[in-house]
Amino acid sequence: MSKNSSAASAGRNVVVVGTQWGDEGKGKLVDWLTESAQGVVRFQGGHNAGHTLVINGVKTALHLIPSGIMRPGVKCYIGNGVVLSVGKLFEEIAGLEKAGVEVRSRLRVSEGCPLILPFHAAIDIAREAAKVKAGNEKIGTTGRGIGPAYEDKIARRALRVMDLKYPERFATKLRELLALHNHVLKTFLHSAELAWDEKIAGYMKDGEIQFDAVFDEAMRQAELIKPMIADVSRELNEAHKAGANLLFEGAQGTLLDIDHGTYPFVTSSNCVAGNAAAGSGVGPQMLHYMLGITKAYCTRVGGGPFPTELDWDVPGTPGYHMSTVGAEKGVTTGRSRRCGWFDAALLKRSAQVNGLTGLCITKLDVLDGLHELKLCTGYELDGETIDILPAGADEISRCKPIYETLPGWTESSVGKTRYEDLPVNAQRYLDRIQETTGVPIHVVSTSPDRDHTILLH
Ligand code: 2SA
Ligand code: MG
Repeated sequence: MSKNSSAASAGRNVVVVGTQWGDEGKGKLVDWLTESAQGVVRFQGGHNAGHTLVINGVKTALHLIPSGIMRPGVKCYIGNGVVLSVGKLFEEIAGLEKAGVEVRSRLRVSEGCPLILPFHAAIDIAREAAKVKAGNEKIGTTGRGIGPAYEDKIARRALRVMDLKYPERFATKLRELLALHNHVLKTFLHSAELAWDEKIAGYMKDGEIQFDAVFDEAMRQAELIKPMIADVSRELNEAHKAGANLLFEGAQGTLLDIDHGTYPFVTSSNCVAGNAAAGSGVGPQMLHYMLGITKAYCTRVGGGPFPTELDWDVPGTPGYHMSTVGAEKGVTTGRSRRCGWFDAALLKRSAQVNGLTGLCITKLDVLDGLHELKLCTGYELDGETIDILPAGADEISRCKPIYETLPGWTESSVGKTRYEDLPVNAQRYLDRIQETTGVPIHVVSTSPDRDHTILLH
């Protein structure tokens, strides 16, 4: 990995993915790499993502717009694989414009994106509440309507960005959708024993989602988004031919991938590197370097198995240290993230399903001051020893981690920009991560700041 030479030389495209359960620090790395890129592309997920950037001490949280927007002149693309809430997009644009960032002339939105409409979030929340009411474990979704919007896409009934250009077509499809979703929503609300009016005020009356309210708002938004609607696939292919460096910015993480994650405790899209192609309309030959963003420990927000999880809310414990020093709170929902030791057996799975070229280790500084560190190299599962994370939540929840113990360090690693300036035991810890995961470390991040980054290759 080199920002200015090999990996990012003309026409070299990098895919940035999270290798754990999201929140690995992808936003910072995409922003940092964008110094030598001309275009940044989101290819999956929606406004469930939360990417935090700190530039000159100022914090910015992005949910939908690619992190490249913070670099003047860089083009940003929202690919067809993203589920799009136009309302949330314009809220984010307004926030960025207030901070002096020019967005509209630099953002291109695929006409193929399925739309997230207000009732999708309502269904998402009501379904989770119904699960709890029935005594089942909820997924712990972000409540942004991601799952229901992808369900419509897969069922071939979604309204897409391109439909916004044709009011009559939009109206016909919306009527069809509402006929179904009014029924679905009512069922979940009933099971959850919820009265809903206040949550989706303006859209629901007499127990029905109101066609007029949804339609009128969508048509107002259509006028705003029209100038940004584009054939993103074509634009990316043309930019590539012209020698541009493109960055594909993954959201969430590999273990939240709909196929390869801890199913069913996953998000509803493919988060792996291969989906950068399908989710943006380019061929796989245009993906050259897969950078796996990896936290120096593990976190997870929402439900589902987590083999190396620690007690993260008990003061004085390593888990509490990670949670507090690492400020482990969801950027989108503010939920506390669960914390645990680094899991090399999980990383092996990630390396395999993403075809990782190199790792970027983030938040190493959070571990400063811990007396010793544990690193999971495999599990015991039903009396057998295995060295890679198995598939499926049930199997994973039966995995007992096998740990090796490494000495911690008391010196600070915050803000270091050279590998040799890191505490010696921090270097040993990184070496061990490389050995046990089988993937070389190419970048280390030592604080959220853009400049606090060590480049190794
Ligand atoms: P959803 O809403 O259907 O995608 O939720 C399904 C699961 O995916 C998890 N998920 C996430 N995990 C980590 N970070 C995410 N983004 C935000 C952040 C989350 C937040 O950056 O902090 O603020 O809570 C993200 N988005 C989805 C989710 O927790 C479910 O486990
Ligand atoms: Mg995040």
